[in-house]
Amino acid sequence: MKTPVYFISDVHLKLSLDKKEVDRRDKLYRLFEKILETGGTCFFLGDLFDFYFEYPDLIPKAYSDFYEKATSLKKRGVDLHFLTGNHDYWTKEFMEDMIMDKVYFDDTQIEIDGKRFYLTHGDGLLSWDHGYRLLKKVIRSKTFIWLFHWLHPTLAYKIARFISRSGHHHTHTADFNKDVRIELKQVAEKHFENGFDYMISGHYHLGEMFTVNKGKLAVLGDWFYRPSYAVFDGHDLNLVLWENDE
Ligand SMILES: [Mn+2]
Repeated sequence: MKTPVYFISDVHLKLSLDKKEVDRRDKLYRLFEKILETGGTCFFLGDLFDFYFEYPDLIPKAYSDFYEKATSLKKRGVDLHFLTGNHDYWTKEFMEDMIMDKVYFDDTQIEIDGKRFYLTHGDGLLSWDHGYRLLKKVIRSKTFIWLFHWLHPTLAYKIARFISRSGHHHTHTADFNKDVRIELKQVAEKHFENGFDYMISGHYHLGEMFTVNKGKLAVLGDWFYRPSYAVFDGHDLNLVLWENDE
């Protein structure tokens, strides 16, 4: 994989383009400009889109500017990898063949310049999250996807907009985050015992990096309050707050 490798997650590109959303996207595209200067790889670690469901002949138009920016990154030599999250798992040929160089539908293990990475979006990792793990199995099943794809797209996206409005809380309570940190560190510790150097997760919107024994755990931030990314330069992994960086 070409270095530097930029890890970005939880951008949650929205279906509705209001002023706030346009500003958020501009911020992301400014990071793309920076990535163009260094070259390398852009690795999206899930929930890039707030909702993405691809039909055999249709793609969501709300992200057309993103498709264009991504294509120009690719044309100019930046590799694009995408590990899908719980908001954008329903990716098909357009994303796989035309936008990204590689799409992953589950946790993955990669090696870059002799360092071993465990990469995960992170949903369903927590020990107490039994209900969610069951839901995850259902909505990612072939049967569910097959049934859902027969819904008229207008109706399907209406449902998605409704769920996105009603159920999404981007900030968690301090107590919840405390428990999440403890759990994720335990998961990371096991990976590091098995020879991994780094674990990178999205989903929890923390924007924090932890040293656990000999390894480093990065829990990426979202792009609502404190946009950030992690970058591996071939030697080490660092977490960068994009606002400070500009
Ligand atoms: Mn997520």
